[in-house]
Amino acid sequence: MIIKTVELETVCGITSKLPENTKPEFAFAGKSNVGKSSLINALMNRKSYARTSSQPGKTQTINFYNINDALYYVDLPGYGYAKVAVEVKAKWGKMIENYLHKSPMLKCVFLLIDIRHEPSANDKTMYDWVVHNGYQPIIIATKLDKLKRSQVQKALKVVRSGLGIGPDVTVIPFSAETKQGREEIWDLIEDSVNSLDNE
Ligand SMILES: Nc1nc2c(ncn2[C@@H]2O[C@H](COP(=O)(O)OP(=O)(O)OP(=O)(O)O)[C@@H](O)[C@H]2O)c(=O)[nH]1
Ligand SMILES: [Mg+2]
Repeated sequence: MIIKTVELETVCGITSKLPENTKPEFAFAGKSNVGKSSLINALMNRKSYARTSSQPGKTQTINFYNINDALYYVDLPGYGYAKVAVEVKAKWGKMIENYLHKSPMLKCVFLLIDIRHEPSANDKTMYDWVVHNGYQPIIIATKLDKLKRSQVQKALKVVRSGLGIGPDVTVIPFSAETKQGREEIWDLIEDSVNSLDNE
């Protein structure tokens, strides 16, 4: 995908109204620190336009990035961040649920899982929420560069079995460091946008 323009167009907090966008939206979900904002930067060809941090809980809003005036990347707040108060967690949960439920332009949800770890109960809940809302999540196994090549296949099996998904579900290994996997993700997004244009 050729990135011509990127703009952080809308930032939604807990009480904000969701934007009524008219271009397709692609959302990125996953636990705090899994690499959502880093992936979005890679998909925008920008080093640090989306704020990232080694401290979990960096993105606490729903951020809509307008790409080429043609589509949006939607950076969702991370879940599972232990240091956040229970009430705040519940509000973020509601915010994400509300977004998934009420976004007519949402075309695809990418669920990010750290390739080094077995999916958590929260990851499974998120997967189920996405499915419940009528989307088949595409799994991105992040931080691929942290594993030796010989460890990758086994780790991908753990991700699959942890989420309880079959061979029909797409899992894309990705590294924000090497950008491995980026073309595949761009291709999925472009195919989805093109199929909409042909409707
Ligand atoms: N080695 C390596 N580090 C990564 C990769 N992706 C992200 N990181 C690091 O992981 C940390 C968290 O990345 P973020 O992109 O901020 O994670 P996030 O999912 O947006 O986190 P929240 O906003 O807190 O939900 C940062 O220190 C990143 O540099 C990757 O592919 N490889
Ligand atoms: Mg983030």
